Amino acid sequence: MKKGFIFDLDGVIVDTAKYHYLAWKKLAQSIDVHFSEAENEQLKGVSRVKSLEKILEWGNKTISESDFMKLMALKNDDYLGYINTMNESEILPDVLKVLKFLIEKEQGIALGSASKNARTILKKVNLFHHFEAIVDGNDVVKGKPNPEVFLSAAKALNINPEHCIVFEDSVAGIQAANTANMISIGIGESSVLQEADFVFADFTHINSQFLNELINK
Ligand code: B16
Ligand code: MG
Repeated sequence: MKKGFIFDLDGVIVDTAKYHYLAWKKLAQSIDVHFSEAENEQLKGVSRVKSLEKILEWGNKTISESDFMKLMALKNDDYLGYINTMNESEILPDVLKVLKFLIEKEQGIALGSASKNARTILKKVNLFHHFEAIVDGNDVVKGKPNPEVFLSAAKALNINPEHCIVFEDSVAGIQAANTANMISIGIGESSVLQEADFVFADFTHINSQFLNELINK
């Protein structure tokens, strides 16, 4: 049966969290806010607007709307500098192997990401052409944990949500997949991704038997 396999981007296909961290850190420093790697963890899967709101909240800062827009643009320019250096070598281990296996089995493949830079990143790492549907931060109004991004991806694939499987590294993303009535597969630590139906440290732990079971369920 044709199932819909929906991939998150940051933390699932590539590790762009390290670039987000460097860019947010530089920005936080410029406005005298301390920003740690642990706090960066809390920004995973969170939109750019919400991320800046959180950083300002942590630093107890209030700024005008125009300054807010300027800071967001500055952060993104810096982030894009890092993205520009990316190539295929940054695809996380066995992601391509799993993608190719699912494509060979004629499954629906979609991207469901909060990032407004998702299309640029997919092109940089040469994966764009593998996706039948792409839904990213430009296409949704409500961010994860709202299920909008995954429901839109299912719709674009023309597959019922209950026949979709989501790969996600963030708690908010797992909650979004569960609310969408999809099978949620956490990529990361099981202690963090407790709400997921299944958790794997990375794609090297996902074998073809498991994928076949999902397809034939
Ligand atoms: P951008 P994902 C998310 O991507 C990131 O996890 C999150 O840290 C970031 O703030 C968000 O994208 C927005 O990214 O600034 O590029 O629009 O994990 O949903 O693929
Ligand atoms: Mg992610």
